[in-house]
Amino acid sequence: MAKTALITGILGQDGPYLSKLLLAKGYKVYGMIRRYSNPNFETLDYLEITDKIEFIEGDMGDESSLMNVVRTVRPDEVYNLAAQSFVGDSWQMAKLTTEVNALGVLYLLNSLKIFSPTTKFYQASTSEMFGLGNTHGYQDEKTSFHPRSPYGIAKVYAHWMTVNFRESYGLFTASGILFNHESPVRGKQFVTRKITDGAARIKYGLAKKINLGNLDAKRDWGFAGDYAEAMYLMLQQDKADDYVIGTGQNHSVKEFVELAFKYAEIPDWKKYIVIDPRFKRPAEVYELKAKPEKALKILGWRPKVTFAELVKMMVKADMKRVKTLLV
Ligand code: NAP
Ligand code: F7E
Repeated sequence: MAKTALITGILGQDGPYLSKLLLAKGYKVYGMIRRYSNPNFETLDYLEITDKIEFIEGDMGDESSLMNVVRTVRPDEVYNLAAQSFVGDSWQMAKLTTEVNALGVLYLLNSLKIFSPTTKFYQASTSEMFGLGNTHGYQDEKTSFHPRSPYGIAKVYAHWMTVNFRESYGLFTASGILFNHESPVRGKQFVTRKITDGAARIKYGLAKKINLGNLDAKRDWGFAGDYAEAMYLMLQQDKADDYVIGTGQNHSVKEFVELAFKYAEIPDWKKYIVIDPRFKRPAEVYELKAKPEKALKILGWRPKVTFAELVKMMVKADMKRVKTLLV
């Protein structure tokens, strides 16, 4: 019989890449979505898989809805990708971010414990949990957490709750500590997509500038498709564990801008970038760089798409899309 997977947050960036991978492996994929008057399937449509998913309504802020989803589906695997995932907004929406990203995970774990205790569970943890924490300039599974945003703090709670359900009740609960990963379906608020979308608009005369915050921040950026593979591999192990997933290299926002403008063939990027204090954060995470040795050794996972290939892929996709807006 086909394996079943339930993905929360399926309409975001990672959900579609993970769904595509699981569908190719023969899984039946259930996608949990919130109640919408008008759901937006754009990211699933981009990968041409919308009609292959069975949707079920549930909300991370509503425990009874999660109990209902788990009791109805009783999947082999749950991938919890749902979150208020934009760090920048988490100061303004600290309560909502905590309810969805922290308490929502507790509700989901409780639902599994009660209705489907043999289900394997993946929690979307994040390098934001490290914040200022580092070990000689990189972060791995042993690095201490020093989160800098309500988003990071809520994710630390969810991470430890995931570990605790493993240790307390013997549930198979894995936590993937993923560093930034991007793609052509990345939300346009995030800096990479903001830059590639902006560069494409400038190229075709639909915009004149891009307003950005801290150009010196450094991130370890990888491709979302590669990271979906890591999520899957974590749930195929005999033992649940936590893994850092990243490329091991980092680049500044400024480097990302330079390369994006190069691929968009726009000379002199400095003419188009406006430093805007509205996009600076009350507390910044200056630099993140993964040391993904454990994942390499135990999961056999390694990233395939390089930083330059990622920027090129995103610029190309946005140029193609923006061009269609002109006619
Ligand atoms: P994303 O594009 O923001 O997608 C998040 C999804 O969560 C959206 O589809 C959203 O639904 C859904 N969601 C939000 N609140 C919800 C609620 N109350 N109930 C049910 N669903 C809700 O995020 P992503 O980039 O795919 O990331 C996936 C997960 O990995 C997130 O948990 C994120 O925090 C984590 N993560 C991401 C990265 C990264 O670099 N991308 C790195 C580390 C960890 P709507 O479509 O209705 O808004
Ligand atoms: O910011 C700087 C900003 O919003 C990256 C989420 O997926 O990855 C993501 O969080 C950096 C920061 O991603 C702008 O200050 C400068 O230093 O693209 P971002 P993030 O905050 O790293 C982690 C791993 C997650 O878990 C999150 O869910 O870029 N930056 N200027 C800017 N950032 C934005 N958004 N907009 C700017 O104008």
